[in-house]
This record gives sequence, structure tokens and C-alpha cells, in this order.
Amino acid sequence: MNKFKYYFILFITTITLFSCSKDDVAAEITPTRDYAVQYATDLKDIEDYLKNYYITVVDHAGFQDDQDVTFTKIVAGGTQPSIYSYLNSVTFPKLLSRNVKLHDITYKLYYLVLREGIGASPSNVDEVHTTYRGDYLENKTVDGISNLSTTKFEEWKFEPQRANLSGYIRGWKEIFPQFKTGNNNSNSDGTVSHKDFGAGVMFIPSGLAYYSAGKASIPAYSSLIFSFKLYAMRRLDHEFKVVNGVPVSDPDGVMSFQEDLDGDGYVWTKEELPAGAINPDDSDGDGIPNYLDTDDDGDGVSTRTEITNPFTGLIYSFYEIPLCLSGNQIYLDSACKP
Ligand SMILES: [Ca+2]
Ligand SMILES: [Ca+2]
Ligand SMILES: [Ca+2]
Ligand SMILES: [Ca+2]
Repeated sequence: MNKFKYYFILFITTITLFSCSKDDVAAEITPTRDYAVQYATDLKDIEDYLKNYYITVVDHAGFQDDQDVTFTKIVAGGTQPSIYSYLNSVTFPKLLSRNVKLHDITYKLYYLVLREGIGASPSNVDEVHTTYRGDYLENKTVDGISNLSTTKFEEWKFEPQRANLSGYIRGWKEIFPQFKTGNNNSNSDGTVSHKDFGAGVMFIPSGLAYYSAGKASIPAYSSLIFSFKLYAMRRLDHEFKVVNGVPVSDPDGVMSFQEDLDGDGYVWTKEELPAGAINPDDSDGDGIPNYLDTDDDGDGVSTRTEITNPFTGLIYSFYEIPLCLSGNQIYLDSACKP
């Protein structure tokens, strides 16, 4: 019953948020475009971009501009290798793609790996510490000639942004887990040097971004290009309970990345999977994946109770590492530090 309430509240909150935005009034009047039709346009634009632009990457270990990437159009007769020329390359940079099944289509989500990183990979619901630049892609046809262009809408260049991937667009959730974090060293002047972090670029069709809604500075139906650096991350533990109609964090002591039963690096909700798909990360098959389910096996005893040592009262993780509770977060080390 609590699970139902949680989704109901989420649903109501979503409706309220969307009905408060003036921009969405226009979106309601114009019928939303067909996903498959829009995707075909987006894919063509993205592949045209990949085939007609080249990259320049700064190699400057330990400095803020390390792995900065700029994109330049190849002029007629230009000999620079296009981004597309790195497709499935055995050396870096590598242009790779992921197939994402959503909206009854299979999206091809391209991403460029400049460097993989040396640390651990976040799951799709962990918090990433990242600097990034976002551009939207536009194709304007004038006198029958199509012209691709990009417009920067956001940039975090210096202080890394802490982004809980749960609240971010699908493209981010798909691509960040393909990268690893780096080494972060505090300097005597209070600054932090980052080395050997993962760095890349993702080319996201609008259906895996903001689609018809757009965002403040992003037009509706925009494909997005994000260049990013993954410096660090924080593991999270996501379960909720509902108290007096309000969702309250109720972590079970098993970090969400440990609730990835099939080990593919991702935990998805029912809504994020194709209709009718079996969720590999939902033990009791009740429609709530383990990372949001306070009773994974559905036996009526909470997972948290099941993994608490009855003699010491300590919670043990899958790996028998003592955990500690600080505020609403459970941390993996006994010093209660994130
Ligand atoms: Ca958990
Ligand atoms: Ca999984
Ligand atoms: Ca479940
Ligand atoms: Ca149980």
C-alpha cells in the first residue's frame, strides 16, 4: 500500500509541476511529435555532425583544461579526421554507441570516449561529480541547403557539479556508467587537482533528453551534445517510505549499485524499461526494482531488518562492510564520511 502511495504522490507532484509551467501550455496545444519520426531526424543530424566535424583535445594533466574538447567544422578539402572516423576505434578517442529501447523504438546513442578514467564507474542512479558543457544541435534549412549548428546552453567549467543521476535525462543515465572516475588531490592552496578522470562526449537524440518540453534555454525537440569530465562520484541508497503522505528517505543499507542483480551497471524503474519487459533487478517481480523496494524478496520483512546483525545492531552490506547512518544517508565507511 505504501508503494502505491509513493507512486501516486510522485504522479501528482509531476502533474502539478508540469501544469505550473507557462511553456507547457503551448506544448499542450500542439500535438506531441511521433517519437520514431523525430528520432529519424535527430539521428540524421547527429550522424551528419559526427561526419562533418573534427575535435581538438587539450592534453594537460593536472590542469583545469585537461581534456577540454573543441569541435570544428571540416571545410571543403579539409583533411582532419571526422569524429565519425573514430567509430569503434581500438585506440582513444573511440566513438561507441549504446542501443536504448524506449518509446517503442531502439535509439542509437553515440558517445565519444576521450579517456576512460581509472576509478570506479557510477551506476545510473549514483551521484556524479562532473564539469561539463552542453550544446543543442540545430538544423536550419535555408533555400534548400541544410546547415547544422550548435548553441551552448550551459557550462560548468571550474567547480564540479554534484549531479544525482536519478534526476537527470536518460542520456546522462545511460552514458556516465560507461566511464570511470579519476584521482583527486587537494593542494595546499585549497584547490583540487584532478588526474586520469574519465572524459567524453555524448550525442543525445531529443527523445533521450527533454523532447517536446525543452528547457529554459533549450528549444523543444533538440538533440544535445555534452562534453564532460567525470572526476568523482558518491554511492547512494534510494529506498523511501511514506510518512503522513510524504515520501521520506528510508535506505535499507544496501547501496543502489549493489542492487544491480544482473550486474549490467544499471538499475531501472518499470517506466524506464520497454512495456512488458521483465526487470532483472526486481527480485519479487512487484514492479518496484530492488533499489527502491524496502522488502526486496516480498516476504513481509524489510531488507534492512534482514541484513541487521541481531546481536550488534550493526547493518552489514553484501560485502560485510560495516555501514553507518548519517542523516538520511548510509555511508560505506565506518567514519560516516561520504
Ligand atoms: Ca538500497
Ligand atoms: Ca541491472
Ligand atoms: Ca520489488
Ligand atoms: Ca524481505
